Amino acid sequence: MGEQEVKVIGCWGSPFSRRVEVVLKLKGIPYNYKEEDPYISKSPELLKGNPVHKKIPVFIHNGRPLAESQVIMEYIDEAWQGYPILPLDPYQRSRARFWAKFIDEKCITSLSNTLWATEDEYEKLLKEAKENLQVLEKEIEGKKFFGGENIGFVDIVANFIGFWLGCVQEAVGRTIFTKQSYPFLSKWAEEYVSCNIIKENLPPRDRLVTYFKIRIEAAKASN
Ligand SMILES: N[C@@H](CCC(=O)N[C@@H](CS)C(=O)NCC(=O)O)C(=O)O
Repeated sequence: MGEQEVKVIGCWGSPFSRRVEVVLKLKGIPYNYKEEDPYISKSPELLKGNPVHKKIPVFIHNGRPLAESQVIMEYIDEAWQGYPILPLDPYQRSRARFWAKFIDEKCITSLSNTLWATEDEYEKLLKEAKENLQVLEKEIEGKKFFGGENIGFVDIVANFIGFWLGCVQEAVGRTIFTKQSYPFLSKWAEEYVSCNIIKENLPPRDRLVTYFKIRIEAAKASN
């Protein structure tokens, strides 16, 4: 490929923009990075790049923007050669997309709902979040990473479970994911965060816990 202009608009504490950065790093693609906290303000460049959802990450390749982290990850994987993010086999590619969809739509959604739930809703939501984690626990049993021996699409999409979940649990003071309840998923998480490229691209833990605590207080104050 010739001269490439690659830019990411992201937020240091966002698992979604970190997904995009990890893919770029695994592929060895140089990029410019613009830090934005979308919960404070949204720049004209962010709104132009993602007018539908108005969220980070926004990925801009030679002036053309894309939004939604999974879509961006797939685009980078198709547009650049090198480290494969999705499996090459069509069936395995579709399986990876299936699990990534399950993680975003079921796991992260139910985990977030549970972590931020009011006391009244908590038990019901907790049950659902635990059932979803149990499904993943079964899927990862006997494997190092979701796609086998190397980090791929599903692992990167599951980064919230691998790192962020523990930080939010600590900030909120609620525990859903433990080693005892999910030994295989916990082993996967340890494996994932100890991989060099991943480790170098994780936000500092203490800073992240403090950031979530501040957001929790702000949410309480506005209620
Ligand atoms: N489905 C989106 C989620 C992105 C997302 O939730 N971004 C958050 C930051 S972590 C955001 O920009 N929120 C701003 C808002 O909701 O107004 C993706 O995968 O890219």
